[in-house]
Amino acid sequence: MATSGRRGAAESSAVTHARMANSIRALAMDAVEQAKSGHPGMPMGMSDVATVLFSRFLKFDPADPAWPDRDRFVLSAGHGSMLIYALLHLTGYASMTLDEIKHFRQLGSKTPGHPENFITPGVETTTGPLGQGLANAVGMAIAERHLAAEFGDIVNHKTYVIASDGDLMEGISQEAIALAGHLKLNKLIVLFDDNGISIDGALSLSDSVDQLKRFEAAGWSASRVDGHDAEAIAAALEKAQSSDRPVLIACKTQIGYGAPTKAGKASSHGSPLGQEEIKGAREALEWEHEPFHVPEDELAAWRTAGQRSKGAHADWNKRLAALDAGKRAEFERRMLGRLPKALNDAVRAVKEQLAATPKDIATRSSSEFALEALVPAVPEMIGGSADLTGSNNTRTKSMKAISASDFSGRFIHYGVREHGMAAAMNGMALHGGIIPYSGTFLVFSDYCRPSIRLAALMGERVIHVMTHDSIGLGEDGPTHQPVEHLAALRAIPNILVFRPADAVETVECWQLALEAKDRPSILALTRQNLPQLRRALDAKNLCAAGAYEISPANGKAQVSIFATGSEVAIAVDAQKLLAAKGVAARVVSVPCFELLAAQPEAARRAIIGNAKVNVGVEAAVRQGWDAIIGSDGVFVGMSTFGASAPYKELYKHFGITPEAIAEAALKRLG
Ligand SMILES: Cc1ncc(C[n+]2csc(CCOP(=O)(O)OP(=O)(O)O)c2C)c(N)n1
Ligand SMILES: [Mg+2]
Repeated sequence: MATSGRRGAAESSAVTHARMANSIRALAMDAVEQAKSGHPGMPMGMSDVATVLFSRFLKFDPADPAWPDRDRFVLSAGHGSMLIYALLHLTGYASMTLDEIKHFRQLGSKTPGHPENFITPGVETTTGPLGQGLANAVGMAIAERHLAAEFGDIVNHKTYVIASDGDLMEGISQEAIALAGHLKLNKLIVLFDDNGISIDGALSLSDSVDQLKRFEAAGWSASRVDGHDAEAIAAALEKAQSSDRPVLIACKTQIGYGAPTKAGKASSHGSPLGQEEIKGAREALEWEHEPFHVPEDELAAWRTAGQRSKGAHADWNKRLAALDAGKRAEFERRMLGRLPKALNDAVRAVKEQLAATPKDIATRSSSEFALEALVPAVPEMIGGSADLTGSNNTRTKSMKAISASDFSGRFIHYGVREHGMAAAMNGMALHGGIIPYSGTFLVFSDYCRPSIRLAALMGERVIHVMTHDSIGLGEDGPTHQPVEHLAALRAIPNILVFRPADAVETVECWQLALEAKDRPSILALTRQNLPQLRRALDAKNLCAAGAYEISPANGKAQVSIFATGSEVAIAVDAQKLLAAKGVAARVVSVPCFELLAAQPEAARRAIIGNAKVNVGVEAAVRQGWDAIIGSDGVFVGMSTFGASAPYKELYKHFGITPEAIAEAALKRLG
């Protein structure tokens, strides 16, 4: 039995726990039936667990879904979206009307097939791709600890997750669980829908992991309860409140609980139950109401549950008001995601230093140089690396690492966990108050891709520093040399892929990435040294247009050479070779395709120009380049995987040289 006063709503009204839980079940069955698609099984199975959580434990305020100190609730098993929609409606989120529930899965509704944080107030993160929500929650829990270390008791909340068998089978869950256990994220509580069923049937078809042992091995506290016994669930949650480590509560449930023939079976997972089955379920659950009708008493009990944290919210407001004015303003600035004024000064200072003392260094080192100024100026930046700190150059000299005993640091050693890292970064950005950036090799963007895609979909500001961005990394060979990755990343909507050509472009691209509030950015950076091409001091951010003429033609250009990153310097050398042959060429640096594409048509045309021959140069595949050079443009780049050798030899071997560019241009000029 729960011992504390956590039984407010359920006890203070005549409405039993079972009737509150059945309100969820009925809404889930009815909404899926009406939509003729959706997943009734999971919401019906987890109704008891969710009812206990929302009516006795979760700290939330339906009147203010963005309250910074609310507990975060992540429905990692996003297919069970009707569970959260029903909860939002029942607890009184104004935007989640009954009408929205009736329009489940319809265009323009607040009830899309899977929960979308950018559509539905009260939804913390977009879920559906299994495992992601759980890994986001790890980032949210890290964000909470870090901000609490800086701002004190105005940040003090839990992160709850509902995760399914599928969430725990996905590989990303292992990365997330290991990181959470290592950091002893004791305010992270996972409620596992332990129903032994997935789409293909019994879990025993494909899985025999002892999840309790698995979590315990990673440093979690783990227990199992009957997921239909409200008091057992409450007792486990009560115990979790004071845990010294993250908590897994495996809740033994029956999928589709209440359905007469489909309960406990995969057939209740992902399709409407059908009229007959719903009729039987209504009888079994003693819920003799019309579809979508929640009787007044039940609704009132739920609305009371929705008011439970009013007092906590009011107390929090007082604590915020009592904060030192400067600290309060800083907290509010960060939570709103507004950049500090110091950013522009820091960028300017870096540019002045580079103009005074040019640096012919790798762009990964230029990035470190920029970060030395940006990190102190933008305190919400939290850096990291997936075990490649010395290669990605993401840790500045003053940065302290975050650890289980001290979360005040600003650098995270994510370990060799690219996917978990990218998903945790999303969680930190979603939490608010943090701009996460981190590092790995560009080739391993594939290991982060599902989370990068979700960051783009959600419109989250996360910044991925991806170094060793081409065959220019040399001897490590084709497993480590990206060729298709730039194109693959550029294919994702709502993303910025930056490939700066030198130290000045690198700081400009950093500035643009930080300013891109509603989308993720990739900074593709070199291992090899590059000359600083931009020697003069430009107050303006030339990279902001996505492309600009970095080296004009002497006279009317017959050839336009477009290049990115390390290939811009090669293009400038080709320009000289062409000039020696009497051919005027201009070189356009293209640090960001997406920003170029977003230019007004006339500006874009002016940048592209009208030379007779367009040449594109990038040590990567051609895909995507036709938008700049045209389908009749000449492309100098890669069409195969790379090879293992010193990088200068590789550039010769693959024909990405000034000579090859000049020759190709001359040939096309005829
Ligand atoms: C990464 C990913 N792979 C596959 C799917 C498709 N899918 C949705 S739910 C599910 C598994 C269902 O089993 P479980 O997670 O146990 O949920 P339950 O049926 O118990 O609700 C799958 C494979 C998905 N959503 N995400
Ligand atoms: Mg399952």
